[in-house]
Amino acid sequence: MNHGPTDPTGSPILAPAPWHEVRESKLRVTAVRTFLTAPQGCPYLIVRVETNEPGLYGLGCASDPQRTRAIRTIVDDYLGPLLLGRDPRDIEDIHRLLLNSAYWRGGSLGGNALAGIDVALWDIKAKAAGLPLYDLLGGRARHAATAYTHVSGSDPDEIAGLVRAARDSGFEHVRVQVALPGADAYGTHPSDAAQAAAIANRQVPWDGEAYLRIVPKTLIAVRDRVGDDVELLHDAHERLTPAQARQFISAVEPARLFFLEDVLSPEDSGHFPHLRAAGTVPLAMGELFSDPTQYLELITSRSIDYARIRIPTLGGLTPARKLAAVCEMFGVRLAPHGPGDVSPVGRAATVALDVNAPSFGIQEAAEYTDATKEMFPGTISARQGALYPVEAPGLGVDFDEAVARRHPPTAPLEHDRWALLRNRDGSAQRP
Ligand code: GCO
Ligand code: MG
Repeated sequence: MNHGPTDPTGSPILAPAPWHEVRESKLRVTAVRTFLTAPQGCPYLIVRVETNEPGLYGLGCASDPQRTRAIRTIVDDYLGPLLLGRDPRDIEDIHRLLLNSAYWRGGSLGGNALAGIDVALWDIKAKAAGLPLYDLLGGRARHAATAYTHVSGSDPDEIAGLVRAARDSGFEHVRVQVALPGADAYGTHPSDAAQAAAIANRQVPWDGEAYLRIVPKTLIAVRDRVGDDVELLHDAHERLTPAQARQFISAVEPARLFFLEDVLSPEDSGHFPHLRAAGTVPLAMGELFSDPTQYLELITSRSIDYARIRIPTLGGLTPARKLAAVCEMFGVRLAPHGPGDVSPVGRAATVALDVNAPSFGIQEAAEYTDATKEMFPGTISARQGALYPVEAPGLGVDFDEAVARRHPPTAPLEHDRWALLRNRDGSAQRP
C-alpha cells in the first residue's frame, strides 16, 4: 500500500523520499558486475547491470585504457552498491545521484564509471520497451553513421595508395597520420621494425618544428595525388602550441582537410577563437573532455565545427544526448570518438546517438579484431564506409563472458605510454 503523498484524485505523486516505490511494477537492479578483458590488445572494462526480471540485463562500456583498474574500483565499490534495489528505468535520477555521490567531480575516471552504468541502463530500458536504442532516443535522423578510417605513412605516394585502397573499400573519409624521421608522431605505424620499436619504447622525441615542416607539406602532396573525391582528416593529438597550431592551420590549407582534430590541449582551448583567423580548416575538439560543460564556450562562441565526444569519458548517453542538442542549436556537428579502445558496447551506444542526433557529422571507426567480434556478438563493423545500428532491442550487442575469460589483459596494464614522451630538450610532452 502506498503511504506517500497523493494528488486530489488519490493518485500517488512523486515525493522526495524513495519515490520509485510508487511504481506499479517492481523492476529492480539486483547486481552490477564488471569484467576486465583485452581482445583488442588494450583493456576493456565492461559493466553488466542485472535486474530481477529474468533475462533482462544491460551492458555498458567503461573503458579508459589508461586507468582501467581504478574505474573498476569506482564501479565495484562505490556506484554499484548505490544502484542496487533501484528501478533501472529512472535513468535521469540515477545519473544525478551517482554524479553527486562523488561530490568532487569525477574527470575521466568518474565519467567512464558513470558511463558504464548509464549505457547499461539505456540498454535495459530499450530492451524492456522492445525497441532498438536509437528508436527509444527519438528515432532515426539518418539510416547510418558515415564513418572514417585510418591510414598512416611517411611517403606521399605510399600514403596516397593507402587512401585510394580505403576509398575503394567504401570509405569516403580517411584520417591520414604522417610518420616523421627520428621523431614521434601519433597514429603512425612505421614498417621498419627498429623504428617502430623505438617509437613504442619512447626512445624518439616529439619534435613540433619537424611536425610543422613535414606534415602540412605531406598532406598537400597526398591531396594532389588522390584528387578531390575523398575527404582527408588529420589528428594533431593535442600536441601543438597555440602558435604552432596557427601556423599549421595556415600551412595545411591547400590540403582541403575535412577537419583537423584536437590541435590544442584542453588547457589551451581558450586559444580556439584566435585560430579562426589562421585559415578555413574545420576544427574538431574535445576527445579529452570529461564534462559536457567543457565544450560550451567553444560551441557557443562558434570556435569549433565538430565536438569530438567520447561517450564513455563523458559519462554516457545521458549527458551526450544533451550535448548533441546544444550542438544542434549552435550549428556544431558531432564527431564521436571510435578508436579500438572504445569497445563494441561503447560503439553501439555511440551509433545509436549518431543515427538519432540531427547534429551528427562523422564517426571514427577503427577495425575490431576477430577475438573482439567473437566476444561481442552483434559488433557493429563498417560497411561501405558507414556504421549501421543493429535492428534488435537495446544496444543490439551482447557480451560472451566465457570468451572474455580467454583474453585476460596483460599484467601490469600499460598506463604510461603518454607520460614517457619527451620533447627534444628532454622536457615532458603534454598531449
Ligand atoms: C583518436 C584518439 C585515440 C586516443 C586513444 C587514447 O582515435 O582520435 O586520439 O587513438 O589516442 O583513445 O587511449
Ligand atoms: Mg584523437
